[in-house]
Amino acid sequence: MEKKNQAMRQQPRILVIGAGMSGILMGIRLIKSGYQNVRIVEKASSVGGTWRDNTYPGLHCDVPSLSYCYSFAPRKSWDKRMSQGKDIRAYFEQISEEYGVKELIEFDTEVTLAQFRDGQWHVDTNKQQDQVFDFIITACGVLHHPVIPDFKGKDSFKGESFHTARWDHSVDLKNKRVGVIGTGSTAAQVIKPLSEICSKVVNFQRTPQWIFPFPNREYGEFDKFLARRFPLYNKLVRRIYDEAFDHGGLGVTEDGWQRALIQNVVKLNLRFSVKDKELRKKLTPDFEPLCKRMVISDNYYQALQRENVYLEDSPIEQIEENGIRCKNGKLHEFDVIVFATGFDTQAYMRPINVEGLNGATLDQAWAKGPTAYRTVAMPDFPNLFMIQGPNAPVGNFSLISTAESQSKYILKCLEHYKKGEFIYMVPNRQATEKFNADLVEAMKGTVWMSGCQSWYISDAGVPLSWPWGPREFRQSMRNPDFSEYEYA
Ligand code: NA7
Repeated sequence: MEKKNQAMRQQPRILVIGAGMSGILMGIRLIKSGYQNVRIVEKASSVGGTWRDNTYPGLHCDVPSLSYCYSFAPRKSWDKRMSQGKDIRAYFEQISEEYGVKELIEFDTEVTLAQFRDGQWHVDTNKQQDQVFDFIITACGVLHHPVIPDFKGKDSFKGESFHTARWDHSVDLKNKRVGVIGTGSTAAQVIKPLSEICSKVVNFQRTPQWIFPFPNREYGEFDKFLARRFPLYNKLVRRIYDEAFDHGGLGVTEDGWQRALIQNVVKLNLRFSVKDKELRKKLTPDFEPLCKRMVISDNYYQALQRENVYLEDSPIEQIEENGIRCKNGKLHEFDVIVFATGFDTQAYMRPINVEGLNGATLDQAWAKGPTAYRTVAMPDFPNLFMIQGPNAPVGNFSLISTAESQSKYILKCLEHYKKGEFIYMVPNRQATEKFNADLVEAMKGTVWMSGCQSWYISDAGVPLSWPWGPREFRQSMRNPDFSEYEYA
């Protein structure tokens, strides 16, 4: 019996939920560390997460390609400085096969319930009831649940309509009149390609955005040759980008030269990219640059100035059968309406029903908005870890770098379990409360609190990101403090 327990302890049953960037990464790390009882479930039919769900025209990453890949699996050649969505999806497909993760994935399998009973997790999926695991690792993504606001008359529209994350490729947009609602990162990418094929594009702006003009240049043959021939060149360029992100990233958390530099660049960008004074006025935000997530684009302003594109800043009154009517009384008639209206960023692993110790539910735990212990765990939910959980850095950073740090943290916890004599570990309440109190205090100095509405802000009014620098985040993940956990 003792021997069997030892064997089971060495090979805990681990469930990873999600096969996007984070789930694939966790799978690779678990395989490499010799874990054999690993199952990965994915509710869709293929890997890729956000890069599978989003297929809208113009989709690309706003982190440079050389940084937006796993540190252990650099891709030798990308077509653009910031890759197109389809190339990133292909990368994850390829990596999941190459590292043997794909064969662990059960596709079309959706977890509906996870209950912690008798020291283990009991999990129901749409296919099977009551499967038992020692650990659950959620890798469900941050921008996963598209939101279409409840506009008055939304269902009365006679044309086609869809959210950008559910692009309907069966709709031919050539020479069509298209309305795009929203001015976030997605809208900024989609307006240019639409303006090139549609007869008319109206972009509905509720809030203007600051735009950082990072040129997304094509990589020519020479760049590709360098990248293929000299891996060190790739490494060096990646290092430069990583350092730039580490330093530039401080612009959101500290009021220093980085913030001043970025803020001046975006203001100059608006000044010099938009000639028409009226349009420039419409496009000028009344909040500090970086307060909302920075939109990165080298073509949005240019596209807005095309003859067939119009920026409407009168609020939307209602959707009617022929189009969208604004508060100024004007009706814009459309064949197609595209909702670039963002995501529910507070859902995390929901709608899964998660029940922890003594019947504690996720809904209770997060009644005032999602919180966590150091972004990866929660009191009352033993042996459950999250990748990209509440307050994981989500600024203009590479989420891959975040996931790499968190997955290593989780591996350290698993190692601790293998060596320890406990059934489960759960972060203690005091440590979690202290972490969150420190976090709220640190938020006060961030630009996110400088007075704007954004998807960063939780229902509790606290930004869902990490208020310290990227180095502090990596440091916090590198050295788990096991004294801040309780054990049974
Ligand atoms: P975002 O950044 O959440 O943008 C959503 C946009 O939709 C934003 O401009 C919103 O205006 C607008 N919106 C949302 N609801 C409404 C209503 N009711 N009326 C008018 N306009 C509305 O989502 P994205 O998809 O662009 O980007 C998400 C992330 O994906 C991005 O940050 C990258 O990480 C990748 P608001 O600014 O709230 O006034």
